[in-house]
Amino acid sequence: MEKRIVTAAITGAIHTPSMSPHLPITPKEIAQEAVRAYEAGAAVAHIHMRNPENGRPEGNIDSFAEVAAHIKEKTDMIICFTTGGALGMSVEDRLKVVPSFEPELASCNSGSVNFALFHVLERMKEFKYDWEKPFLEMTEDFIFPNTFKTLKQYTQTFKQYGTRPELEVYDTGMINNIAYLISNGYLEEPVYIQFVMGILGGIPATVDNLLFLYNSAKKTIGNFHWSVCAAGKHQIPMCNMALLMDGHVRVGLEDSLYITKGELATSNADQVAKIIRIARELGIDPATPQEARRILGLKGLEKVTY
Ligand code: KMH
Ligand code: ZN
Repeated sequence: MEKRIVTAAITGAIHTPSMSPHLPITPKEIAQEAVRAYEAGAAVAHIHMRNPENGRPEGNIDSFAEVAAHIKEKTDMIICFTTGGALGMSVEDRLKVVPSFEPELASCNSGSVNFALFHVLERMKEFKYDWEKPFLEMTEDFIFPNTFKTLKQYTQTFKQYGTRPELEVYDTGMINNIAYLISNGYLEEPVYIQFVMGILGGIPATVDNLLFLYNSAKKTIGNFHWSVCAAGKHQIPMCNMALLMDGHVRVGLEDSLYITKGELATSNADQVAKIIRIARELGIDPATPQEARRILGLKGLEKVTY
């Protein structure tokens, strides 16, 4: 059986600083968290940036450069740059990481979706920064835009720079979008899909739904690589399910701030170590970054520009 790729999604653009004191904010914290995740066994770091002063998600290219250089200096990890960026960033700005760094891998969101975070406000009483409440509130009326025009532009740019798309799928229809892009020459097979489950606006994180996504993709696309990530309390259960189904897994504070019920994770590395413990109990070994490159057919660290 092939080894499994463990991705750590280090900080994301969803959670806000008031939700956990352990959420990495500055470029230094984000880079150090990636290195810790690597030491715990992660092969891939999925990275977003935040404003170092107040933790607001943003897409500062200098911050990306600082983080990428630090990770490359300390590890041979694969960096999966976000092109989802931060809520409200323009489609053009979100894509800039690809020409700027010519990475091996970057996220490529496979369709538009209501990306809702406003419901978590019910559980929040205090806010560390003024931007947090309006940021979460505005998602009641927010569509995360990834139209066909955008998908064509993104996949062509990825091709131009030799960057493999990690195709985020938030709901079943997006599998159809990917099939269209394959049959029209925008994507090369086998594609790499990240099933993102449990976002309000997307498909709920259930066992039945993961089987349904997988079987739908099998029927529509055929041969593909895949991984799963799931929001909040669904993170570890869905990753368990993926391990049993021969899939890869993504953990990290982007998706869940917890290590177990009611207990915050103090580091991305806690979640990486946990899923690797479970994998090993099942007789499954984590892939090294080099093994992950081979599995996904990546161009190699020597061909990036960071
Ligand atoms: N920024 C979020 C709306 C990605 O990294 O490409 C979606 C996201 C996906 O985080
Ligand atoms: Zn992301």
